[in-house]
Amino acid sequence: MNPLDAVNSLGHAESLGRLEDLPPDYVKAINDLSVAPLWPQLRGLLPRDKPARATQPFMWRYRDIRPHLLRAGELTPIEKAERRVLVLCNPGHGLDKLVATPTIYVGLQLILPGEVAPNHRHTPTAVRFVIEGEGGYTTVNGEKCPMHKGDLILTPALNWHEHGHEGSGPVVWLDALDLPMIYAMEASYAIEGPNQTVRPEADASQNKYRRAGLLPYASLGAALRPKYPQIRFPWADVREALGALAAVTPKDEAVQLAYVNPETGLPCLATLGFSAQRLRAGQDFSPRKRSASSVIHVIEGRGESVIDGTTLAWSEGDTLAIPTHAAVTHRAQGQDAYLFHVDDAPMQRALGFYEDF
Ligand code: 1HN
Repeated sequence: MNPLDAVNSLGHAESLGRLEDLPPDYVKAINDLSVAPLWPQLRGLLPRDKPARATQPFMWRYRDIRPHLLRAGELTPIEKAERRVLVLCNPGHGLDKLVATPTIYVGLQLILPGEVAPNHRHTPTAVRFVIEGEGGYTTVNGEKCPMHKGDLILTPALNWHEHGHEGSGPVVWLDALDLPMIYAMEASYAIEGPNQTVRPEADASQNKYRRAGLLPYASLGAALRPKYPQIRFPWADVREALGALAAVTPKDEAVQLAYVNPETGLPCLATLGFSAQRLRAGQDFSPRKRSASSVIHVIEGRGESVIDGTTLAWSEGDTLAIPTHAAVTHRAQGQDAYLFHVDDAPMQRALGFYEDF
């Protein structure tokens, strides 16, 4: 039998026809009509059993990047940047695509005292996760959110947002966006607007959704639910809740809390998911493989992660990229560590193919 005709046990061809197998005049004739044959590309588009991944297991070290971020503050005034950001580019995708994983954009943003990053809104959804500094704030649809280290602040699709800094010293946060997907959809654009009028009440995390399990009573009968009732998730609360959860969680299970919409219990945003994990010191933690890609940011502590055989030693402020379907083991060294996870699981679930195994 011609080896090219070999079939596997399911009766499927071992190898499909190549472009070179076709007469050049045929290929030219269809190409001239802007048409191409599928079969030479089919296995590339749909590899057997596991997706092809360009994304590399990778780590961006905060202490290496920080001096360059501060230098950007000297080199480029905020007026010339609007958002003064250094983007974490996964080397598997190069420097042009601006992606940490295929679906997740991550940048480190610096704002200096007195600066304002002007108001706009756009189709991509963003979140901020504060790394250092005091006095920063983000205003989202008129709700002024203070930014303390470890706070998560949402700026959902098409919501107005602007940033400022009323303190001293640099403020740095991590931006995570679903931009790669929205850009691929040719749907990414921004609208600029005048500075927002801040509503006088404090952020809803402090007055409406202060404790899990308690909602403003009127919301039970509300005909219209706010799509994004809670915009800010203060780290002090999340850290305390992780402590309580750790006390009742078996040693081999994850101590991990998802950031959800308090009115629905669903992930707080439609595309990207967020969670915080307390990683117990001195023991390996190997979560199941997941079809989702993710980014992990080290809030506190140090340790190492083995991702598809690549060992990455991390400490506070570092950020890691985890490809889809990766085999992962984390270990915290010394003290318990705290990790912030961003993943594309909500999008994969909505599309009907999220798996862990
Ligand atoms: C954006 O609006 C911000 O508002 C940060 O701070 C980073 C990256 C791409 C597109 C929009 C911000 C962004 C962004």
